[in-house]
Amino acid sequence: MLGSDPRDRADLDQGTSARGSWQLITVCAIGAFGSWALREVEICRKLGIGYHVPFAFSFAILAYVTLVVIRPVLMGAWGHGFPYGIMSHLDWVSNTGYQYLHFHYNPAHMLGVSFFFATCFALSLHGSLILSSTNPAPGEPVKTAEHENTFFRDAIGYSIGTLGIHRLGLFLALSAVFWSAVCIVISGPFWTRGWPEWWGWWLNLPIWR
Ligand code: 07D
Ligand code: U10
Repeated sequence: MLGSDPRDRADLDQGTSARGSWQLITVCAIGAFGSWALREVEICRKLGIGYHVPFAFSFAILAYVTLVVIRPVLMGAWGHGFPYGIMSHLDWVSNTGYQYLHFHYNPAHMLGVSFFFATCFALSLHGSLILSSTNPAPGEPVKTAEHENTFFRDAIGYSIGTLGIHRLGLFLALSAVFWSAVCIVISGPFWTRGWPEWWGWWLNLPIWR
């Protein structure tokens, strides 16, 4: 009888036309991101510059592929990938997080979050420093890197330098995405209990006895 099977419920049924669309979208998305990265490589070659931009973008692709291919394959079902809806993907993050009781205790999530915050901090320092010296009040002369170095040497006793801040920014941002990918791929395939329990190694150290 129609309706006796919970899968027949109208609010759960996506209709025949939707079947396999998640997989189709995933294949198309990976194809689009991959060809976008290769187009960046072509532009870098044309300009004779390094491959830093496609290298950085490949980390974002890695994080996406980890979420929708690597982890679902390791878990044994495509249903472990996140859904492509605005609200539904938020529900997925919440549900997946609480499956491990408290996702803030995931050590790799800690590193990912800390690197994201450090990235924002570094970019706000860099953006404000550049604007402060190159976009002065009307009538004021534009300042140089000497002023930029001097500001931080004066304020905190150290300047990382004009090239250095960009190396730092790339390092912080790539680390954020790398540890994000690690935090989700270890949740399930390599750690099935609550993340707070992972910290038992700390309580079990022999130094407390
Ligand atoms: C995945 C983006 C790839 C993008 C690509 C390109 C287009 C085209 C076109 C612009 C990696 C796309 C391009 C579409 C656009 C034009 C023209 C980047 C990716 C290829 N969390 N959490 C993260 C925080 C909690 C949980 C990551 C903070 C709770 C789960 C990041 C908090 C619980 C997962 C992060 C917090 C929980 C995450 C996401 C605070 C829920 C993941 C960033 C303050 C109860 C996800 C790899 C990312 C992850 C993830 C931050 C809280 C669960 C570190 C700050 C405690 C299940 N969280 N979280 O991944 O790691 O960037 O994915 O509370 O799966 Mg978390
Ligand atoms: C600008 C500029 C410009 C310049 C400039 C500048 C802006 C024009 C002219 C100015 C810029 C600067 C001066 C630089 C500013 C600096 C920054 C913005 C910050 C940079 C930050 C970093 C380089 C590092 C960030 C690091 C992060 C985010 C992560 C760090 C990691 C941790 C703290 C670890 C956290 C621990 C976790 C999550 C647990 C994880 C667990 C494990 C990994 C497993 C193993 C665990 C252990 C090994 C722990 C065991 C612990 C033990 C044994 C401890 C015992 C404890 C005791 C207490 C004894 O525009 O140009 O030029 O100059």
